[in-house]
Amino acid sequence: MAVNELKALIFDVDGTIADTERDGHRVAFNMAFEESDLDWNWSVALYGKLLSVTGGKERMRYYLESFNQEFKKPDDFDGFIVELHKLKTQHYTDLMSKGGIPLRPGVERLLNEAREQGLRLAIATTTTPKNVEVLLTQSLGAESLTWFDVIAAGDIVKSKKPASDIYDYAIKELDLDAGECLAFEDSRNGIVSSLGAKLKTIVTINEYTKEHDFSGASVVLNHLGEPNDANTVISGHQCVNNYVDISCCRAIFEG
Ligand code: XBP
Ligand code: MG
Repeated sequence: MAVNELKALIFDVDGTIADTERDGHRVAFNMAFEESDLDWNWSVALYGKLLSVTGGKERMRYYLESFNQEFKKPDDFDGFIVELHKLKTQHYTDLMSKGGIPLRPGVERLLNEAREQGLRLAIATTTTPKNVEVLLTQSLGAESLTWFDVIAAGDIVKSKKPASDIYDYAIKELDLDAGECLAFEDSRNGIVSSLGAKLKTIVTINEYTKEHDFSGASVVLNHLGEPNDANTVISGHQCVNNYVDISCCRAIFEG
């Protein structure tokens, strides 16, 4: 059977490209709550539970439904959530533009290698587009936005992860088949989404996601690794070099 050629890498952002949840998104939510005179405060532990729902607006609704039922909702509740989320995005982009959070090990190297070897790049994330822009600009320079043929983000699709919609959208915009792309994820919701789009997926775990069920992943790693910072394979394919490079991506893709 002919094996498809690997043509594109599709990256999740939060937790995968950078560890943005605990010290980025969570902090920005709390700043927005304080500025809005709400007594809500999302601790590191509570935020871990709230991460089971993707999307900031959806996460705030989930918090009220499951952890703060006493809160008296305003008449225009939808508008209230939208405004609160705008404030959160403002705080998040301010925090990130100060260079708060670095890329995870191996991400910049792998993006550069992919470009050098003619692979195409895309993003498929639940987060707001502005958040992706500021992270990429701050860490890789404004020009890096042009490295990605597709930046699929936020409300561009109706159903967020774990629905496969955002990956389906990215693949369609790339004008490729799922069988020509490899996805990078960090969470259960993320891999349910990428696998739902029929993508082979490399998982790099983080503190919030290390206990998640990653069945279906091609490989689960602690991080992508660097030549001087070997990664640990938790399950799946062992890269020869102890870090993920493009030949390792091809081996995983073909495996
Ligand atoms: C990321 C998210 C996002 C961010 C918040 O999930 O769930 O919702 O936490 O972003 P994934 P917004 O990494 O699986 O895409 O507040 O901009 O929605
Ligand atoms: Mg993620």
